[in-house]
Amino acid sequence: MLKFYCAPWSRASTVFWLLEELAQPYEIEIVDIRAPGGVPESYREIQPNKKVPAIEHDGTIVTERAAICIYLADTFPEAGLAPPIGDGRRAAYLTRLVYCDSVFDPAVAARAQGWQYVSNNFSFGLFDDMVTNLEKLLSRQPYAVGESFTAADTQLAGGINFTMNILKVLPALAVFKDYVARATDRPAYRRYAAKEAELAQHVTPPPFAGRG
Ligand SMILES: N[C@@H](CCC(=O)N[C@@H](CS)C(=O)NCC(=O)O)C(=O)O
Repeated sequence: MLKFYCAPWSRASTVFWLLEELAQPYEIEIVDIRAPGGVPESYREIQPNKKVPAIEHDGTIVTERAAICIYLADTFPEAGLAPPIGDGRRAAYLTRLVYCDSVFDPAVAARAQGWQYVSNNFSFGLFDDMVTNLEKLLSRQPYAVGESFTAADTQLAGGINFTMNILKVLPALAVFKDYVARATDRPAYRRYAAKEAELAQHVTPPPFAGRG
């Protein structure tokens, strides 16, 4: 049994997309993270910081997006979304998938909050370095790990899409627009987006609802 704890239009969205790519049956448990009363304390049993996403797979709970994606893509290898151990692309795959949470997300958040800092103050470094790194990467190859779509792309393209088109913090570079268009032109992405839009009608909307 695979259960997905999520909130529509949140950091759970990229995992939602990945679940559709995997084509495995899963149950959805909505956590209304924006409800006036907040997330119930009982949810700490699943996610200690009361955040989404989380998954429960045959009684095992996994939290943190990077860990969830690595776990899911390895657990269901038939989807072909994770270069296996021993594959020459594995190192790049792990590096880029983890980069989304360890560098990309906090660097964008710091920029959105207007923080002033030097690179060494924070493990994620400077926003401009992150943008240059991704611009270079996606200028030389169509996907995060080369020629084929992997679970690193649900994280990277999902993150770029949201922060460029909704938050409007990431610069709308042609290379980013092309990458998002390429990565989201997939039946699994369309299934995920339709399911998420439906679920969004049943929860407290995010502050950015309607933007874009
Ligand atoms: N480090 C977590 C962060 C997830 C996260 O920030 N989730 C936000 C939604 S965008 C959340 O659940 N916020 C609810 C809260 O903090 O109460 C991960 O990557 O899985």
